[in-house]
Amino acid sequence: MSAPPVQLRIAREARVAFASDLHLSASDPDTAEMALTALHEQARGCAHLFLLGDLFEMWVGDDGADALAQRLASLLSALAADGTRVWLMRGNRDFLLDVRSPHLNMATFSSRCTATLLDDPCLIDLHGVRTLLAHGDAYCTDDTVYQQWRATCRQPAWQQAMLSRSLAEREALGRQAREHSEAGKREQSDALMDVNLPAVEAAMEAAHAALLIHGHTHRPALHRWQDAGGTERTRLVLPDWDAGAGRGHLTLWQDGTHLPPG
Ligand SMILES: [Mn+2]
Repeated sequence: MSAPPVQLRIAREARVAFASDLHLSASDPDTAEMALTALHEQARGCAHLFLLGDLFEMWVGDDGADALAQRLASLLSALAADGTRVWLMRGNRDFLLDVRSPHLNMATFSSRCTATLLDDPCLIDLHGVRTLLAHGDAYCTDDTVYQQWRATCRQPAWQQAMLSRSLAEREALGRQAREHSEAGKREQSDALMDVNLPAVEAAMEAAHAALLIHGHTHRPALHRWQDAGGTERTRLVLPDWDAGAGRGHLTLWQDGTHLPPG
């Protein structure tokens, strides 16, 4: 199979920041402050900032942007004005981000952030390394119930039917789905919630990628291994943000390697 094209080449001298799973929500102002402050202070001066999904705890359409979302948009626009290219990816919480509908007569959220929406996954050249960027939920293939839901809620017809509902209706449905998902999580085994290694290796092999950077699992780690074919693989899992638990940081990449947090 021929490998997909590289969408972006990032020169070695360019400093790059990655984050995911900010889960911004008015109900957790401490985490929001922590995440927005880190973006403001640490992404400044970076050539690129990648936010790899679940920026928001819930996203029911671009017309549902609250004060926190407006703050993020202003902050990212300010970074962009200072020369940082900002890239957004959808996660499993904000899968309706940037989805257009005749019912939403407004600029997309990423354009309000002066950002560019990336496909999930997408392939970049990061300081000379073919790197796959993803939210990560697509590789959790052991959770078949979730994968069915994922396939459904990404269908254009499903999304358009959803966006034709009123904002209040969508918010109520979103809250129900959140409660359902939290209840489901408590019943599921730990392994089911992590990525499936063969699924990861298949995606990396198809993209000829040596490095995969993703979030979603809330299991920050740097995994290095050799696959069955002897190919060296690296997988960097970004942390989620939770001020109460003291978790969350921006991952900075410089001179071909990532810097320790802090
Ligand atoms: Mn997620």
